[in-house]
Amino acid sequence: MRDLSKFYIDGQWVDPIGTGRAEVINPATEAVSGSIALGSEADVDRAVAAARRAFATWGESSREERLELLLSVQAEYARRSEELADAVTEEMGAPRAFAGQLHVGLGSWHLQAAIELLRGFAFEEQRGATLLRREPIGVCGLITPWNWPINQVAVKVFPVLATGCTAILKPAQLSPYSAQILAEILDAAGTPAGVFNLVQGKGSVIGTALSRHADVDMISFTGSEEVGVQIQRDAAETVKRVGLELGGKSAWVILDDASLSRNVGEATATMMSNSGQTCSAGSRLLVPAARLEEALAASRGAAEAVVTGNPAGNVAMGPVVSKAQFNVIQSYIEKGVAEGATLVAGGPGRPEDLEAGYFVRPTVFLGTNDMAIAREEIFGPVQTIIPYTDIDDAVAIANDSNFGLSGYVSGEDAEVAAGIARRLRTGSVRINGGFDIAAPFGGYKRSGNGREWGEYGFLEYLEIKAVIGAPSAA
Ligand code: TAP
Repeated sequence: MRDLSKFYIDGQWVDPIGTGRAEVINPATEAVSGSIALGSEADVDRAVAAARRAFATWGESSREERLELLLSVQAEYARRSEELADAVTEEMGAPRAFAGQLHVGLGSWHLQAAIELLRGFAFEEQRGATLLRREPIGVCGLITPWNWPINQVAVKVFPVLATGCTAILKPAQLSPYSAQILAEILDAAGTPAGVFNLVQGKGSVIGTALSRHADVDMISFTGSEEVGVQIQRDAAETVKRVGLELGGKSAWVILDDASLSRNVGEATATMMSNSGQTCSAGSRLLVPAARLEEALAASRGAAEAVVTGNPAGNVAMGPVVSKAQFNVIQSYIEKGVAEGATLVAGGPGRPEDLEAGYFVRPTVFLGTNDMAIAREEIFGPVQTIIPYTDIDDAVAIANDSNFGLSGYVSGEDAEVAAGIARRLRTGSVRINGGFDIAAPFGGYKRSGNGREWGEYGFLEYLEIKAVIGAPSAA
């Protein structure tokens, strides 16, 4: 049983001022796995004051000091990586091997990327008569979700440290354990007091207090559209910068020259990983109409091959994060049936062999782009196959969405794939499984604003100052 009863503020583990507690449920067993203290507005005030004090010196720190800290964090992170993976499995149900390889792996890759970038990053640059300075924005409120609990914290905290900002992290109540270990890692690595602070608690209390706080310069948020809109409202009065990474309904376009068994199979299997709880998931699978039957068979085969069960074991898919999330996903599956979509694989209810836990059957529909299952983010292992007639049709369907986070194209002809990628109104497009830890990540339209990861992730936390007429350094 884990008991998280302290917050990390000003370099100390302190007793909360808020008196509430919340239980944490293991989604694979539905049993209580521990509990956390819930903070209050007064806890936020204390953490913001610490971050503000620390910014006075950390904001002036040298590249070398920040590099030294990140390298020290890297050593501690490696030392605690098994515990981090255990925590992720316990709090949000990711299969243990997957949690180690990808959840913990992504955190370490982002850390390595931040270290490499910081070594050569141009914080100052002469442009004609102007000296362009990139200066840390200040005190940042970081509000994160539970779906990739380490990744979402890593893409905010490591750039914050690298750019000389200070932060207060408010992780999701559903995934408090990995955030606690990350705070312990930062503490053990020698992070100066107040540079990083952790306050656990309810989004409606801690998140709201951070968003409205006059002494917070920026909020970086990842999560639902609804909360993103609320944060912008709350932040408006203090004119702070708000970075939003919201949802998606990304299209995965399979070209007509593709091997359907391989590419459709991969698209469906990828959709089911992390129980479909990935903002950039390819939840709309666009296949050539002329090869529909072949595509349906390939997708069905891949969905039925997904071994679902106890995440401690050798499975491809664990439960979804919570009972509320389970119910939302079930209602979408029922809605899909009611809307007239054809079930290709899976369907309502829990897999037959599982008696407890928030397990969902890997589900694939054949549907149309106007159905709710094709328009709204389900955030579960549910994919909708939509046939297209030609490339223009595929691009039109892919772009017919309120979201614009990611896109995928699979096929033999790289030129055709790149041509489609150029036409998609999304923040990124992955061709044939391409992946780059340094590529910017973020969305068009209602998928948010700003970009995380790599160089663009640093720029989120930097102000630009023009010093005109200064003597050139060169
Ligand atoms: P959200 O409610 O958006 O939660 C994300 C974070 O925001 C959590 O830390 C949450 O705290 C906090 N929060 C909640 N209300 C807030 C407020 N008024 N002001 C500031 N912060 C606030 O996500 P959810 O409820 O966990 O999931 C709901 C849906 O959001 C999902 O079904 C999915 O569609 C979408 N979602 C998207 C993403 C990504 S990566 N795009 C990630 C997660 C969820 P609490 O812990 O108290 O809730």
